[in-house]
Amino acid sequence: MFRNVQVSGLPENDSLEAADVDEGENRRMMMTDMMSSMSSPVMETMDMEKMQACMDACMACEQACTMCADSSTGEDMGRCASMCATTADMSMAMMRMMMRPMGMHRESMMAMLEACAMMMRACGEECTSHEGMHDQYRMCGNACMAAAEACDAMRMSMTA
Ligand SMILES: [Cu+2]
Repeated sequence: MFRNVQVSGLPENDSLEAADVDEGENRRMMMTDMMSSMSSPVMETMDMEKMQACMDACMACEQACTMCADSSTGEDMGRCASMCATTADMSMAMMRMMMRPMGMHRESMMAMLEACAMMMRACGEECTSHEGMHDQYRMCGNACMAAAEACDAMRMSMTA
């Protein structure tokens, strides 16, 4: 069932049609245009490309973790489900923080990016350890690791 669900931005997703890619590209351009049109002194110091990539990765991670947590109801899977639920919540909060540059607080933004990457890695490792059980755990683990890297890249770009 998970296999047929398309998660935007998931790595190694070979089921994306060309039309879906175009749509994703349009959405990305709209977001970037909108953000660039907003005048905030903070925005000028931000790496917009990395921020957009981080938002996409957080969104994909949030979707994958929500679905993964929902289906991890079997015995012994409580820890995985709980970690996925927390990672989904953190990913969503992270993405929404990046959509509010006008009130961006640099220090908390960087602390949050670091905390997110830490949680995403822990969750990714937990999910990946169950990859033999079902494809969903591999896919969720990949989304978590990709988002952790995007959060790291975003945070590094802010230290400059
Ligand atoms: Cu998971």
